[in-house]
Amino acid sequence: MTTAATFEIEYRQYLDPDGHPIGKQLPAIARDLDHLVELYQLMSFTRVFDTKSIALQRTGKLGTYASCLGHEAAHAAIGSAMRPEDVLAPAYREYAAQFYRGVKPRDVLMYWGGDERGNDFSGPRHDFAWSVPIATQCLHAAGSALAFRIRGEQRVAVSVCGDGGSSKADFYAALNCGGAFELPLVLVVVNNQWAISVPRSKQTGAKTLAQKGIAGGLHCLQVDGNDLIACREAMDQALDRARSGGGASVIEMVTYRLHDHTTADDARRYRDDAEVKAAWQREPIGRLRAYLTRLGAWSDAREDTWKAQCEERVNEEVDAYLSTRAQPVEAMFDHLYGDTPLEIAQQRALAVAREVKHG
Ligand SMILES: Cc1ncc(C[n+]2csc(CCOP(=O)(O)OP(=O)(O)O)c2C)c(N)n1
Repeated sequence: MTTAATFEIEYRQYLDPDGHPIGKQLPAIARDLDHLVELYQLMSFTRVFDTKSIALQRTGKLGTYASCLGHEAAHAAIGSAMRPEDVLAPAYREYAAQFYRGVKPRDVLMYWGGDERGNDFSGPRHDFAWSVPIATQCLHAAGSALAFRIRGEQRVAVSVCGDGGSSKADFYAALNCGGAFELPLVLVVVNNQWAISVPRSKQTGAKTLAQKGIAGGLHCLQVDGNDLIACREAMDQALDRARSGGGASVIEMVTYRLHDHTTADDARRYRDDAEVKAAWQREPIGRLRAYLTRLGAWSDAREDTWKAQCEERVNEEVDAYLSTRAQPVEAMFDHLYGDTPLEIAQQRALAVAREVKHG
């Protein structure tokens, strides 16, 4: 028998669950303690924001909310590795990546509060808005990457989808374009083990999600998604490769969704408590904190001060969100069409008349 081709998927991890380095060779980012502290602060800020957002939804001040609890390392690595001119096409819970790029927490709150102006980021204006349709953002990223290639721009497009998203046709189509045209594209699959109530084990027969990229000729890697250092090194390498004409990559970041899918979900109905408990032992924030504390770059005193600052900043953002006046009812009709069709114009008039009458 001759073999047409053989493949391997590398798995990368630098910190164990207690924050101890694994092996002797750590990447340069592991020694950049100032930057790691900055990313630790981003991750813990995001967790404070997440906790507050869930509380806002529970008290009727947000329509619904998709928690990012447990995903903070993956998201912080994605956002911090990118350059401002790159393009991010997120799914709907990559807040840490977006905060690093300049999206404001109040924008996130507005979006989940039903105000579309939350999508109109004042920060990275060329980034895509949240994508609730699963994996469609992978195509947006592939299209952007093709545009960069055609224009000869040194920019990279990054899309983020979940393990469930990686089963969708749009993911495979983006991947195929990325390989065929050698695009400056990075497809990140944040594998949090669950697509709402469908576990990873029922989602695909593939051993890894990273290997899906092999069929398209992409560079493929699986990393511990709770290890900020591994995630960040993987992103740095994929972005460098893409920027220098080396083609597209798939990075699978293996993590765990510690909260419900959204606030409209109750994960206790389909998921074992023991599984969640075990996942808490591997969560990313405590792991990085232990690493930094052991090296003298972080301390309990700094933690207390930082937590208080996070609470204060998040409260300011919440106040800004709550004091934003709702848009007039006609706003939901006004940005859909260049020329509004007659029946939509009639609905608009009806809505305005109702608002005038009933407030
Ligand atoms: C095209 C499409 N099909 C179905 C849905 C319904 N839906 C919302 S979230 C979700 C699961 C997504 O799981 P995954 O991709 O693993 O991402 P996660 O939410 O776990 O981060 C599904 C099927 C949708 N939003 N869009």
